[in-house]
Amino acid sequence: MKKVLIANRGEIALRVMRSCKEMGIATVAVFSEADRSAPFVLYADEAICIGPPPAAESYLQGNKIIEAAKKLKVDGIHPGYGFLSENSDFAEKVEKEGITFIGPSAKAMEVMGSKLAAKAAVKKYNIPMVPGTDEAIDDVSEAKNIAGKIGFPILIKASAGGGGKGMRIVEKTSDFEEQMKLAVSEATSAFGDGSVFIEKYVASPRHIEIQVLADKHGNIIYLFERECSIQRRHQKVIEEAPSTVLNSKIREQMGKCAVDVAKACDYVGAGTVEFLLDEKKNFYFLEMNTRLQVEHPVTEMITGIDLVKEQIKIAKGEKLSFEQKDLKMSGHAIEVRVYAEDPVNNFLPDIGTLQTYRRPQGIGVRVDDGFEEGMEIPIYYDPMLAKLITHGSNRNEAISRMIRAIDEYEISGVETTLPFCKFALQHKAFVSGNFDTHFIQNYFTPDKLKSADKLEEEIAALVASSVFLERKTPAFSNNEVNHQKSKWKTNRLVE
Ligand code: MV4
Repeated sequence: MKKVLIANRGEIALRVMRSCKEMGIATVAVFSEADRSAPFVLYADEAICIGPPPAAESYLQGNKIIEAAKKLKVDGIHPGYGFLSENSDFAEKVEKEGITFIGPSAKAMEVMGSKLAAKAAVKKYNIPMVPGTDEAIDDVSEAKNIAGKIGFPILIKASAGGGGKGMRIVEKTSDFEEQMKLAVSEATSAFGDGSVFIEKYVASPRHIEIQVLADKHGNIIYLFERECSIQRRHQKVIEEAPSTVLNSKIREQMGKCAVDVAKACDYVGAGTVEFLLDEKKNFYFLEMNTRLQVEHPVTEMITGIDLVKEQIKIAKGEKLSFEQKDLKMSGHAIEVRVYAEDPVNNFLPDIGTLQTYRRPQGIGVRVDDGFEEGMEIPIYYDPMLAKLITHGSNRNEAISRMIRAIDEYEISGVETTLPFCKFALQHKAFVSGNFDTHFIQNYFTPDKLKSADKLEEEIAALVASSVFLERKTPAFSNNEVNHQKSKWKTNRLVE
């Protein structure tokens, strides 16, 4: 593998290119007209424009991307996450052209892309699943019957669904018919597939996922878990590894189940097996994501393994260079996603120019991003600006390091979710580890952030008035002029 094309943009394109560079592999960026001067384009050895800004006309144009790959004679294509990363047709076309798709087989992607097919595939293994139907339901009265047996509340899910789309909670029999019709029509319009099934609704679950790596020689290992329960409308906000609720016994049980799920679909590459964990710490297999995930860095931090390098080595046909028993967790890692969204205004995407953009630094801090100061945030794509990851020797250190890093981060020009992340990290439910997927719904209201804003305003007013009153003796000595704009300058200057 001498040259890899990255069929993606932003932070993940850059992330993948960095590992390629370390492996001596040349990189090709494909970019839309909106990303012409983006860091990932400048970082690549070669770059090729594939179309106008809308993703449907560029990053989702599989044929254009394959054309570019052939023109530049690349050996492999890395799809990143989102866009074409879980599109089995794309993977198949890439392979047909004699280019290596850095990911699982089209077949595995197809099976895991359907929740019902996934359930069927893992049936021969002893994988715990939420009580429910393992086939699509179309008969309302039969479905009602089954729902009654399972017991309310139940959840209607779309087989083709993902990210919570096409999901409906039903509290009682009399609501069933209406909710089922809604779920079917939602699934039909969103996925072109109206198949739905039902499950017992797990009321207060935690979302825990297991990272797996599988090579082409039948070796499969798990790289422990990531806890992703802090989400807002199915968008993850904070992820960490390890989870505070797993002990080594449950971790091993879940790990072995995840390996079996990978076996069940002849999985190759890096994948993630999602589980729900209920209050009694029973776990249930939900689905498998057949891509590198946004939150993969927390696993890298606690295992010391570069997952992108492993993906490439596996795609080249290499055997995994370690066994399960060689793997150890070291310390604790947390990731927060920094979105250009206004948390006090219902998380509305906040577009604009990054007037100030200064990254936090120092021990245990990693920033995966794809922007530079002065850049405009394109409106066409996901508003995630960066992933901020901290690693510490234990959870408390990772948390205080994250709060320190958030305080160092300087972003102006757009509102970001950083203050919201700080709020969550300081909340006693988070600190104690006693939380579930309803954390934000249960504890967050915009006024929680407004009060912090007010405090800052007051400080600013005080500083301004003191500068005004002491005009003759400047508040800052001349050699510190450069820092005056900085938000760090909240100390008392002793001269
Ligand atoms: C569930 C559930 C409760 N009970 N299944 C949401 C997205 C999809 N991956 C599965 N999801 C859920 N499935 C049963 N039987 C609750 C959720 C769920 C959820 C899961 C993980 C993280 C956040 C969530 C938020 C709402 C609902």
